[in-house]
Amino acid sequence: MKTLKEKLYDKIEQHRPRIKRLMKEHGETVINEVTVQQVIGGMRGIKSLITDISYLDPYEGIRYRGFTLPEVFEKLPKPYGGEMPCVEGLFYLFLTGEIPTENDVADFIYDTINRRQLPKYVYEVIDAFPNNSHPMPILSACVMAMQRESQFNLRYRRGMNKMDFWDPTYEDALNLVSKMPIIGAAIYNKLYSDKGQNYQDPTLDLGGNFAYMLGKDKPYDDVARMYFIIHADHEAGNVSAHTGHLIASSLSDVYLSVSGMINGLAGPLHGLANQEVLRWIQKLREEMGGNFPTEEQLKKSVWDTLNSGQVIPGYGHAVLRKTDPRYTIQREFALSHMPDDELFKYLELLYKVVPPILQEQGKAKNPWPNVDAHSGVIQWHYGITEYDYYTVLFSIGRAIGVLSNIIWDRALGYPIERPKSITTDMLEQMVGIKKKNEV
Ligand code: HAX
Repeated sequence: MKTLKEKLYDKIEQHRPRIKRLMKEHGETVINEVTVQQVIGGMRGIKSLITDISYLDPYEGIRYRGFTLPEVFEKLPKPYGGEMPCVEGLFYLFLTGEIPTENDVADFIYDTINRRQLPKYVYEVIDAFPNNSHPMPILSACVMAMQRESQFNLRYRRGMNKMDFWDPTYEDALNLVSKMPIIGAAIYNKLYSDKGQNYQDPTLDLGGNFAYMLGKDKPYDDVARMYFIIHADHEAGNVSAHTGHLIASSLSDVYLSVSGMINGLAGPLHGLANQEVLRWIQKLREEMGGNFPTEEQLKKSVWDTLNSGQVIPGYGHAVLRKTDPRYTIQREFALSHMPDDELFKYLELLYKVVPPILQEQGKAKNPWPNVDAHSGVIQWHYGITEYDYYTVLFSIGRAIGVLSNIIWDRALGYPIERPKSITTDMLEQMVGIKKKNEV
């Protein structure tokens, strides 16, 4: 039986001629036009990135390697007694495009267990941060600190054939995917636990071991698996995925790239939105004085938020135009595991109330909830009540997609990214507002 790495190499060899042919025979073919609105508006919708790991359809949501999220959850092998699939199986799917067997996943987990140990200096980096620090910069700093471990750098310095770049990148990526949950758990235990650091359980998969290190009982292991899987990838143009790819395109190693990815994810319009949602719902609850709101009361609160110039956190999306399937998967989990949770009931009522209000207001292109609308409430239910931490969980998941992409970027020899910028004067001249050379 072939190892994951051998299988990946076969796939790489099969894929390389496709990119070569596209470049050679169709390099000058136009596939896109660019409007002024797109140039000023954050490059929305410009088809200028390539990835085979995932694709986001505005109405269907994300597909991982062609599989919808419900298919991914149904088909990937699950650990013994688990309801959610092993995260390792997702990484295998991302890299090869194939659903692994139970044996494939078991072998892969075996390969990652030895990679989970953190160097001692990573704990020292965590300890060096003041206790009231946000966990995202700590996570970013820990990943950066490990840059000295990069096998890619070592081999690059010694001189390496371009065709082999993917190989040490694969080793670095596996090391980092294995270590990220351990760093995440160590940060949690340092900032929020009075029991100190926990040991690992090497008999468990990534999600199970993470729950164990956090000292959480079942079904939190399934919550962790679900959470890491739904956050793993959302095609290439979102801030975290694009940042990771962009940095790696200069041949910076995966540690530098993933640290940048984490920093992009830490913005309130991106990964930090999940903590904003919970903060907002808790505030609503306080305003209700402990009584569960009526539909009318909740409508008024939503309008008050909008009228004060704020966004409704967890709603809207730059690409999606329907309810995010990542929201739906969490909702189904909550319906079966925590239907009576008060905050979940808030979510259910908001799901009814917010979309018509956003439609009536007429600004948001997508009035439906996104992934972040739900995730904090589930974490809260299982005792992870420190909002700031939620984006760390998101980062552990997102790293799986970003690292898979970087391995493939190296394998296919994608070049350094360098789009062209122009000045406002030039843009005005291009559309005829100003004459050429007029300033
Ligand atoms: N509440 C109120 N107004 C909203 C809104 C919301 N949830 N979503 C969009 N709008 C407004 C925008 O602010 C914008 O207003 P202006 O014209 O006054 O600037 C207008 O509607 C058009 O925006 P859009 O084109 O629909 O949305 P964008 O692509 O510009 O932005 C965002 C997408 C996700 C950033 C946006 O919907 C938003 O701010 N949502 C709330 C924050 C959030 O949930 N973020 C998480 C998104 C998922 C994610 O990436 N997670 O990591």
